[in-house]
Amino acid sequence: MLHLVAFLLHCLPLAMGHYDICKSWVTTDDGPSWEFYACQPKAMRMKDYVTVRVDPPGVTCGDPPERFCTHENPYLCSDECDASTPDLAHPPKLMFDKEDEGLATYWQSVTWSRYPEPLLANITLSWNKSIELTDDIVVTFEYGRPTIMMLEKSLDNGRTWHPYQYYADDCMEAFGMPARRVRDLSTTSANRIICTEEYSRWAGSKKEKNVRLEVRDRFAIFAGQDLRNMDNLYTRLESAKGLKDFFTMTDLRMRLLRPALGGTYVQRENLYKYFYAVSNIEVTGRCKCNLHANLCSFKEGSLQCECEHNTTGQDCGKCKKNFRTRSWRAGSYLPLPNGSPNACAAAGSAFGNCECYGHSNRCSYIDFLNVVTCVSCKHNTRGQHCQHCRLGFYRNGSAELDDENVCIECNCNQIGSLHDRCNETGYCECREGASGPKCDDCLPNYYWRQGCFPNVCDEELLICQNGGTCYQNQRCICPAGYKGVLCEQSKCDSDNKACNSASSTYLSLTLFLISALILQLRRLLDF
Ligand SMILES: *[C@@H]1O[C@H](CO)[C@@H](O)[C@H](O)[C@H]1NC(C)=O
Ligand SMILES: *[C@@H]1O[C@H](CO)[C@@H](O)[C@H](O)[C@H]1NC(C)=O
Ligand SMILES: *[C@@H]1O[C@H](CO)[C@@H](O)[C@H](O)[C@H]1NC(C)=O
Ligand SMILES: *[C@@H]1O[C@H](CO)[C@@H](O)[C@H](O)[C@H]1NC(C)=O
Ligand SMILES: *[C@@H]1O[C@H](CO)[C@@H](O)[C@H](O)[C@H]1NC(C)=O
Ligand SMILES: [Ca+2]
Repeated sequence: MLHLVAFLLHCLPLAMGHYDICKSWVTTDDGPSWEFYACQPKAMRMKDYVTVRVDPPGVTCGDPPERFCTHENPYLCSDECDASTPDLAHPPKLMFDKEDEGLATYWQSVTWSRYPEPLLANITLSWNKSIELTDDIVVTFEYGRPTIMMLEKSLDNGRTWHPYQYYADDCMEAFGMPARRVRDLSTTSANRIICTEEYSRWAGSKKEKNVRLEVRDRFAIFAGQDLRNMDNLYTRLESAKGLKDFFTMTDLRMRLLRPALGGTYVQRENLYKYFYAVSNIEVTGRCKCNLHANLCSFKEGSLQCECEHNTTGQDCGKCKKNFRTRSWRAGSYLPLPNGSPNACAAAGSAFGNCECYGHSNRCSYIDFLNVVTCVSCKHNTRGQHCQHCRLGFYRNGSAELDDENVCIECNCNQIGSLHDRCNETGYCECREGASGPKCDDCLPNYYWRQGCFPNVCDEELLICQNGGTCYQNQRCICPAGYKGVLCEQSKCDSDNKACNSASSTYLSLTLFLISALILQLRRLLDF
C-alpha cells in the first residue's frame, strides 16, 4: 500500500492536474452551456500496447540450444538456453511481462561465438500510434549492460528513423562524439541528441542494470528539480521549436552494438559469457491526441484517441465532417491553466449549416438572397461553400473538398489558348491550329511561331520547287533566279530584260571582288 502511495505521489505532476478534462457544463449569465479546454490522456505504461521485433532473425538464443555463463561466474558454463523448453527459453515477450519480485524473466541473445565479427541485435518497438513520453525510458539488462548501443526513433510508423541517444563506455571511440550528461544541458539545448557514458561502464552486473533515456531530467531543465513548475514546461513545449517532437514517437529501436565485457578486454577463449539479456523495457507516456482527447483506448490491436472538440482521426488530427468551417488546429497548453481547445466548428445555428471545407473561417448572411455564404475562400476556391474552383483552376480529382490542394491551376498557354479557363480535367480551349492539354503544341500541318500557323511548305504536299529548301515549314529558300511561295516562278520568265541586266551586274560585281582578293594575296606572298 505504501508502495502504491509513493508511486502515485511520484507520478502526480505528470499524470494528474493539468489538462485532464476536455469540457465542463457551466452556468453563466446566459444560462448553462459547455465550456471547452485543451485536454490530454493520462500517462500509461506503454509497453502493454507495443509490438516488438527482434533482428536479425536467429539472434534470440536457444535454437539450437546453447550454453552460456556470466561475468561473475565465467568458468561455470552450465547455464542453458533452449527455445523448445519453456523454463529455459528466452523469447522477446519476456521484456514486457509482469515480474514477480526477485525473479527476472528476460529475452536473451546468442553468445558472441563469431567474435571478432560484431554481435549486433536490433529491438524495435512499434505502437502504430504517436505517443508522447512523460517519464524516462528504462531498459533493464541482466548480466551487464552493453558497452555500445544506441536508441533510434521514428515519427512515421517506421518509414524514417532518427538517432535518439548514443551510449558507450567511450563515446569518442565508439561514435566520435564527446560524452555529455543530460543534467548539463541548458534551455536552448534541451532537445540535443547526446552520447552518454553513464550507463555503459562496468560496475558489476547486479549493481547497475538500467540504461535510461532521461526524460525527467530534460523536463527539469524547464520545470525545476521536482518538476514543480510544470507551467513553465508547458509554455516551453508550445513555444520552443522541436521540443514537443523530441518526446514524440511512433516507434523506438534499440541497436545493441557490443555486449558487456566485464570491465576488461574480450577473452577469446571464453566467448560464452558475452551476450545481451534484457528483462524489461519501461516506456511511460501518453497517446498524442493533439490536446483534443483525455481518453485513449486500445481497440482492435491499436491505440486510438477518443476525440472531443469535434475532431477525428487516430491522433484527433482533423475536423469531423460538417465541422470544417475553420481549418483544423491542435489544442494549445496556453493560456495557462486551461489552454485553448481550438475546437473544430460548424457555423452557429443562426447562420444555418454553412460549411466552407476549411477554406474560409468566415461566413456572411446575404439579406436579399436569404443565404449564408463563405467569405474570402482561400486555396483558389470560390462559391457559397468554397466548393468550386476559381476561374483559371480546375478540381484535383485525387483531393477531398477540404484539401488545400483541391484546385489546380489551368496553366493554359497564353498564346495558344483562347482564354485562361480549362475544363474539369485541366484541358484548355485552343486557338485554331493549337493542340495539347495546355494548347502549347500545334496540330499536324501547323508550325509554332508565337502561335500556330498553317505550314507554308513541307515534305509532302507543299514541296518547294526548282531545288528550293523548306525552312522550318515557314518559307521556301529559293535558288537564284526563282521566286514565289514555293519557288515555282522563274524570275527571268516574266521580264527577260530585267533578268539579264540584273544577272550581268551581279556577275561583274563578283569578278571585281575576286580580282581584288587575288591582288591582296599576291601582295602578301611577295612580301
Ligand atoms: C538495425 O537497424 C538499422 C537501421 O536502423 C540497420 O541499418 C541495421 O542493419 C539493423 N541491424 C540488424 C542487425 O538488423
Ligand atoms: C494501425 O492503426 C490504424 C488506425 O487505427 C489501423 O487502421 C491499422 O490497421 C493499424 N495497423 C497495424 C499494422 O496494426
Ligand atoms: C461539437 O458538435 C456538437 C454537435 O453539434 C456540439 O453540441 C458541440 O458543442 C460541439 N463541440 C465543440 C467543442 O464545438
Ligand atoms: C492533388 O491532391 C493530392 C492530395 O492532396 C496531392 O498530393 C497532389 O499533389 C495534388 N495534385 C496537384 C497537381 O496539385
Ligand atoms: C476536357 O476536354 C478534353 C479535350 O477536349 C476531353 O477529352 C475531356 O473529356 C474533357 N473533360 C471533361 C470532363 O469534359
Ligand atoms: Ca521480464
